[in-house]
Amino acid sequence: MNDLFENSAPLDPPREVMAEGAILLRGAALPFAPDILVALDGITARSPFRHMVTPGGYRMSAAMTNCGIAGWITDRHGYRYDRVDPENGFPWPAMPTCFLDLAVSAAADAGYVNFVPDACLINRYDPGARLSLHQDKDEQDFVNPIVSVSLGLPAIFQFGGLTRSDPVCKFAMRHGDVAVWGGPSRLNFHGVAGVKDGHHDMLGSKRINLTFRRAL
Ligand code: MD3
Ligand code: FE
Repeated sequence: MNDLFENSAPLDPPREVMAEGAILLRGAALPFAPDILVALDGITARSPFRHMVTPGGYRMSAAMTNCGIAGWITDRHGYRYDRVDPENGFPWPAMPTCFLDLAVSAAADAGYVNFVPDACLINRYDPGARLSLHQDKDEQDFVNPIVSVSLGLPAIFQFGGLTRSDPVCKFAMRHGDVAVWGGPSRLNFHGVAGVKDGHHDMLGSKRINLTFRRAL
């Protein structure tokens, strides 16, 4: 058996099936990363990262902003999508072409050929930030998948079932990894464990996650 074979599949397969309808494309965002980081600076110059507050009054540890037609927000009144950034009263920055191209091609790769996102939530995790177990259910329908892009520091993704008490699987998400969640797993509970301190060559000591959705 040659070295080339032993070093590739199945030890570090480029594509992992996490659950029915949920596919992990290792490294799929790597060619897009430099363009994404430049575009991200343009977005945050207009709609800076901020720590939103949940309806229960908790400040989220991940800092967030959005691009696209619709942006996900939370405040004391609830979770929802809005076309306007509540911090400045203007529409969210447009979705950059490199964001859209990556999301559309990853979804198609995973078998979702008609996916065109109208919303991109951008999460910034500084060391210690986390996202507790939840479902994504603020979208108009659950027919479309969700595409998630991980950049910078690694994180442990917790992927559960349709009820909060279902057991969770853990997946290490690293810089450049793209996950597509759809079909039977679209409403599964999921979360992100506390991001460990570290240094990434392109992003420094933070993790950025782009979550693409069809919201409206
Ligand atoms: C599993 N963000 O913002 S999406 C979120 O790393 C969120 O910041 C994650 O969860 C993060 O809501 C990345 C991960 C995800 C999204 C949708 C799912 C996992 C999912 C739907 C079903 C199952
Ligand atoms: Fe989520």
